[in-house]
Amino acid sequence: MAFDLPKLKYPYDALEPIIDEETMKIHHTRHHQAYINKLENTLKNVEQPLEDINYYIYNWRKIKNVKYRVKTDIINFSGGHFNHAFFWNVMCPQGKSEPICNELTVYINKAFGSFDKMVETFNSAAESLFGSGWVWLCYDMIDDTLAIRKTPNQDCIVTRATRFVPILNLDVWEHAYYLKYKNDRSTYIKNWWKIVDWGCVSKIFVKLALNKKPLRINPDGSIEGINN
Ligand code: MN3
Repeated sequence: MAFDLPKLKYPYDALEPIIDEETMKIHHTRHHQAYINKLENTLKNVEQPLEDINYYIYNWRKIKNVKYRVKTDIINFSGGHFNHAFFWNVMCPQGKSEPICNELTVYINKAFGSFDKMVETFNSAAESLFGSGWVWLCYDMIDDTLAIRKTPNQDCIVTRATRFVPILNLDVWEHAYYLKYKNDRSTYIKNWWKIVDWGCVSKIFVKLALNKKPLRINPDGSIEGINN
């Protein structure tokens, strides 16, 4: 039973000055790795565990004959692995992003009024998230619209509701920003938009969301069906 820590598609210092090299290094090699290690340990309690992170994200309800605590650990640690693998994909060095695609702009305008209003709504969700967690821009497959949601701890949005295809997520745990921003979560959130990879987000939206395909992470950490 082994999950690999995905390789980043950019060096640790590539997101400077928005996210500093030390934060990226610790976040990737210690925090993300720790979730993988804990997931592997937890899966020792499961009969015939699978080496597919997507299985635990989407099918945790089907896991049989384990204690409630083990199920909770699986949700926490598989979320920790999946959420971070996704997060590394949706960022790129400042100024290197492809422009956002027209299809996504149309949906953003329809759901939020404008791109700026979407950012404003996302930021207020991120700032008001109590404790640690994630903020998500998602496609809602049932209502055919975009939505912003927050999840506590390492909960993955699709573990809570499979109607959503996440197209962008933001880590608002203190470990994601504390070395540089200290307690100033608000500035971290505002600056972070400068390193969003809209090329990748647009591909996820067009290739997966609009085709109602779930977001799945490949064993190497890339997104299934998306070539970055
Ligand atoms: Mn994190």
